Amino acid sequence: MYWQREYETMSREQIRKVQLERLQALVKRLYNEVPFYQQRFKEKGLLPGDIKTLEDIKHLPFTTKQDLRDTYPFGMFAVPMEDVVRLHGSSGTTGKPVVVGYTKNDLRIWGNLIARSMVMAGVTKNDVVQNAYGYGLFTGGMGIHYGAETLGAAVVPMSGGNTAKQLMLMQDFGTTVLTCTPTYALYMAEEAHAGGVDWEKIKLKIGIFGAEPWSNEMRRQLEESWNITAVDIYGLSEVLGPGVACECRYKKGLHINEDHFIAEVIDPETGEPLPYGQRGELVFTSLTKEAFPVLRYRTRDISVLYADKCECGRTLIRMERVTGRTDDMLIIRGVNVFPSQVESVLLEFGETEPHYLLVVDKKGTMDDLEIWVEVSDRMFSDKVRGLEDLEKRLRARVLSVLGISAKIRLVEPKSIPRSEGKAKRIIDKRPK
Ligand code: DLL
Repeated sequence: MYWQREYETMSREQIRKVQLERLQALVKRLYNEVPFYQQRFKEKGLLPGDIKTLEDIKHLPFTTKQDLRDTYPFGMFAVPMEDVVRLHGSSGTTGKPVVVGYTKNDLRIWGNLIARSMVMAGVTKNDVVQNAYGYGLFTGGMGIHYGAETLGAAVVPMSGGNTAKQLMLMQDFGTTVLTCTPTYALYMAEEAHAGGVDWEKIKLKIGIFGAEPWSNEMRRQLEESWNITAVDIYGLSEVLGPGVACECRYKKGLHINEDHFIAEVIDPETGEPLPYGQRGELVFTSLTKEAFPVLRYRTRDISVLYADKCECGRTLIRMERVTGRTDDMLIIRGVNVFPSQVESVLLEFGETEPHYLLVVDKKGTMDDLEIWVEVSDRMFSDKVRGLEDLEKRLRARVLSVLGISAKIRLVEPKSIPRSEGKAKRIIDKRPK
C-alpha cells in the first residue's frame, strides 16, 4: 500500500532528476530571498548557476544549529511573514528555541508525508489514532495530528501525559494506532499491565514511535507488551518535524522521503561526504519547503544510508535507525559510548527493566561511568545473592560489548523517573 505511489516508487534516474531540478530552484531562491545564504554563497565564490549536477551539492555550505540561533527568530525565513501560517520550535530545554515556520503549502506537504509514513506502517483511514506526542511548540503533536487527518483516520489528540485517561480512552474508543515516544509507550504499557485495563478492549495493532533513539530490543519489548507491530519514525524540527523518514512494515531501516529531502552522510570531523554504507553524521537539504528551507543541515544524528531494494517495493533509500547523536556520545576514558548501546546490552537480560540512567563523573583524573538500571519486581524480592550475581554478569557483558568497565547499580522497580516525552538518559557530572 502506498500513499503517493508515483513518488514512492520512482526509478533512480527519475528521483535524481526531480532532486536536481528542485535543488537548483532552491539554491536560486535562497540566494535571492535569504541574506544569510547569499552571504555564505559569496564567501565561497558560488553563484546559483554553479549547481549543475546533484554531486555539486558538496560545494554548498552547511547550515548548523548555531546559524539558526544567530538568525533567531525569523532570519532564515524565505517568505514574508504574511505567508507564514504556523510556527514551531525545537525541543531545547533551556534558552531560546530554534524557530521554524511553515506556509499553507508546507503544511499540506507535511500532512502528506506523515500520511505516507503512516500508510507505510500499515495504517488506513479506518484506524483510530491516539496521538500522545506532545502538542505545542514541539512538532510531534501537531505534525502527526494533521498527517493522520490527511490520511482520513480518526485522530484522538491526547498529547503526552495523563496516563490513566490515555488507557481509559484507548479501551473506550478502540484505539488501533498509538503514536508517541517509545519511552512513553513503555510507561503506558507498564501502567496497563499493572492493572485496571481490560485487555479484551485493547485493540491496538500498530505503534509509530520516534523522536528519540530506541533499540531493536526495546522494539521487541514494546511489541510484546502491547501485542502490536512497532515502527520507527524520524524527523527534526529544523528539517520538517516528524516525517522525514519512516520504516515500512519490513523494518529494515527508514525510507527517506527523497522527493522532498536530499540526505547525505558526512564525516563529522572533516565534513567530507561518505558513500552509502558508511556510518557518519546525517545532513539534510529540504527541497520543497517554502517558509524555512534549509541547505545541508547538520543534524548531529549518526546513521548509515542504504540504497539496496526493499521488499515493500519503495525505491526511496533507507537510513539505519538513529542510535545516537554526535553530542550524545559519551567519551569514557577514550571509548565512545552511546546510551542506545548500553540499552541493547541491558535488555538482553530478562531480569532488568528498560529504564536506565548513565551517570558519568570524574574520579581524580579518570572518567567514571555508573549504569543505573531497574530490576524486575521478581528479581528485586529475590535473595541478595541473585542481585550480586546479576550485577556481575551485567558488568562483564558491558565490558565485553562496549569495551569499558562500568559500575552497575541495580535500583528498585519504578525508581527511575518515567518520561511522557523524550527520555533523559545521561547525567554528566564531569566539570566542563
Ligand atoms: O523529535 C520530531 C519528531 C517528532 C520525530 C515525533 C518523530 C516523531 P526535534 O524535537 O527537533 O524533532 O528533535 C529532533 O530527535 O535530531 C534526533 O536526534 C531525535 N530523533 C527524532 N526521531 C528519532 C528517531 C522531533 N526515530 C531530534 N530515532 C533528532 C532516533 C530521533 N532519534
